[in-house]
Amino acid sequence: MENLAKKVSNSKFVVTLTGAGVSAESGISTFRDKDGLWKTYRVDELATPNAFARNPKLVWEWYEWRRNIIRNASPNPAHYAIAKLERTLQNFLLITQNVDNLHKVAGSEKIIELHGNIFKNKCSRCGKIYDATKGPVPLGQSLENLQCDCGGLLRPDVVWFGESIPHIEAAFNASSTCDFMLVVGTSGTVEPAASLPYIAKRAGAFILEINLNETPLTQVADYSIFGKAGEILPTLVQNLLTVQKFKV
Ligand code: BV8
Ligand code: ZN
Repeated sequence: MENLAKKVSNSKFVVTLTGAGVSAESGISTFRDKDGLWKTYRVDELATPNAFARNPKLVWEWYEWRRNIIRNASPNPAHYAIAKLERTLQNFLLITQNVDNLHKVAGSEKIIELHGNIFKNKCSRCGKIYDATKGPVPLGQSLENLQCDCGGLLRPDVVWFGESIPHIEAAFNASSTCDFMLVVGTSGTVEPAASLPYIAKRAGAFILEINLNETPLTQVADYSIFGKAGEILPTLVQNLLTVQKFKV
């Protein structure tokens, strides 16, 4: 771990890519683990524009159910360790696939939320964003036809399957210019996020994977540490702080 910490410390630009596994120890279900969300729900019934057009009430109920779980969750040591990394390193960027807002609650600021944020609603017509931290807004309307001031239908401000990723160019650019990429808690199955480690690798970056299990990314990683992100990341950051202290 000390050698990895030295490598991080000597890197010019560290990018961290996270997936649902980084929030697992906060009690938030992942998607593809044995008790994951996609085992209980069909993605095409819930996380696509057609699903919303077909049955907005069902989709809203699913998102409100997830929002209530997340409202009662807190960041875990993995989130705090990543926020600490950002404060410790000169040049750092977090790219997350998660929509649960926990990285921001833990203090991460240099962050790209590739798949949006579950605590925002967006107008399907004019794109106006509403803060949904406290509940579906505007309050008092029935869930299935939450309307914007312009009369357009509101939807959760997350990226559904088949939808383009608003900040993907910035994510591609960071991945192709970093010299160290930390990939934490992702199954590496959803594109285009899953391509980011390959882009970084091609650009010569050192790829460190932290995951409970092997993933398709394990073969491209320079090093993989198998275990819980909430245990491994604080140890890595602790080692980094020690290395930084004695750095001349
Ligand atoms: C697009 C937001 C084009 C919503 C999400 C066929 C082949 C290849 C690609 C495709 C294909 N058919 C369609 C596609 C494209 C599709 C895609 O990739 N599908 C896959 C599933 C086959 N992608 C898209 O549609 C994307 N858009 O391509 O648009 C386009 C371009 C221009 C113009 C128009 C269109 C949009 C993708 C975004 C979808 N939205 N979420 C919501 O959350 O409600 S995706 C969803 O999956 C989440 O965001 C999640 O983050 C993401 C990835 O999953 P993971 O984060 O990796 O989570 P997972 O459960 O899979 O894994 C958890 C991991 O953690 C595991 O490895 C586990 O071992 C580990 N773990 C668990 N506990 C711990 C741990 N690790 C460490 N510590 C622990 N404690
Ligand atoms: Zn509107």
